[in-house]
Amino acid sequence: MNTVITGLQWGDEGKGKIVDYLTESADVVIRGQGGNNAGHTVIAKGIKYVLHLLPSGILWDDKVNVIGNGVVVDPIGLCVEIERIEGQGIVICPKKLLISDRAHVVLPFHKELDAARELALGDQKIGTTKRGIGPAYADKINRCGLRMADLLDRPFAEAQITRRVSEVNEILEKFDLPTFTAEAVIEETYAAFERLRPHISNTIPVLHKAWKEKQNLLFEGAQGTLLDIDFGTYPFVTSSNTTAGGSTTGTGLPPTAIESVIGVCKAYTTRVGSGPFPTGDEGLSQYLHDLGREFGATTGRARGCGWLDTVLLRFACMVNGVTGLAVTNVDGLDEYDELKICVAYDIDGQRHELPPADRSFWDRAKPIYETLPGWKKDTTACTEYAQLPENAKAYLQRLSELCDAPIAFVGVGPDRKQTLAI
Ligand code: 2SA
Ligand code: GDP
Ligand code: MG
Repeated sequence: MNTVITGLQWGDEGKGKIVDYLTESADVVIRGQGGNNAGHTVIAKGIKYVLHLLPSGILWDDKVNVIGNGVVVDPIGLCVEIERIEGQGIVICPKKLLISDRAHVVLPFHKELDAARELALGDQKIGTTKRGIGPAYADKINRCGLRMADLLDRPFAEAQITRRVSEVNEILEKFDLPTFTAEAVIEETYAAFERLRPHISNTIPVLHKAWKEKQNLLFEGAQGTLLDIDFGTYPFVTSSNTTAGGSTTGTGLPPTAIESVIGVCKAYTTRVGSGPFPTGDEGLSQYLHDLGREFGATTGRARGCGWLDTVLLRFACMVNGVTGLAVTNVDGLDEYDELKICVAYDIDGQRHELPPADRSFWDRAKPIYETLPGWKKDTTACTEYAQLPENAKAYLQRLSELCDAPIAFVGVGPDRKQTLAI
């Protein structure tokens, strides 16, 4: 089955772990959006791998991994990541990793522009990862970006970089930020590009051939639905379509190639960066941070934590067309006496079962909670769904009812083998 793995919350739902689990039966693992803002953690055979641009299938010897056209690729960041993962004993060769020649390039000044914009926004800042993602996508949409294919044509790329550097320097000077020389940008970019050159190709016919040959395709989503540029808590979002649709526009495979959509969510909610978070709860955040959990995989920032929010999940299941839920981090709630689930928001006395678009509504959204009893048992050693405590099963059942989607997987720990299939 060709499957999309998509995040249903604000990212970090445990997509990397679920992709890794499903990779065993996949032939090709494909990223279609985002960049190295993503941080996907996989723990396999006791070793922890954190992936940013590399699809999680890279950890397997016999899988093809594709970075699709919809991804923005920082060549320097990708080289650092390749070296780090190779240092962990993983082979990365052109047969295993393909990079689309249509993918846009994140250049060094995009990161500086990202920082400048955050500075200008002051207390309204987005809380970006400062990886240059927004400015790189802005250049793409503004039709002044540079693609991998353009880097293959060096005179063209040099002229394009030179033009953009002079425009960008004008902005940076206004903020008293360091400016760039075109020569330095060209030199740094090409030094990294030479390492990547053997991986760059027209990935679209490769993917279509795999599809026609009925190979199993796995689309690895990055970030989550509430960070989607269209469906998220705008403007506190990332700059790509993180939802299932982004898997087709970001890869060149059509919607008809997708056969199932696994929506990944935590048994609670987390958010890193600014923006609304109606069920955010300081007590739960403190509790999970004290356990050493919920720190950003890219920046190390502490993630805010809160109760399960099914207003968001219900919406996320709708816009992604979720066919099965993967609920991770159930073990995070093992010790709690009582668990709250947000079933709707009260906004000015009106009940809302779907999230509002109007940003001023978010400040007034009060969660309406149901309270369920905790299970007060360690779930981390469970190897089958049937072994879960009854109260854990009841909690998951209620989640599934409220989102109108069946549960397909349950996560009871970070390790590859702590995933229970139903
Ligand atoms: P950006 O950098 O422009 O994409 O930031 C815009 C918003 O998107 C959020 N965002 C993320 N949220 C959760 N996880 C992400 N990846 C890392 C991780 C984050 C980290 O896996 O832990 O290490 O801090 C991710 N990437 C982007 C971001 O917080 C902004 O709210
Ligand atoms: P992603 O961005 O969606 O791939 O998620 P991240 O890797 O950024 O964050 C998820 C975190 O939860 C990582 O530290 C994972 O190792 C961890 N994780 C995933 N599933 C589970 C689970 O079921 N239980 C526990 N305890 N940790 C999990
Ligand atoms: Mg993450």
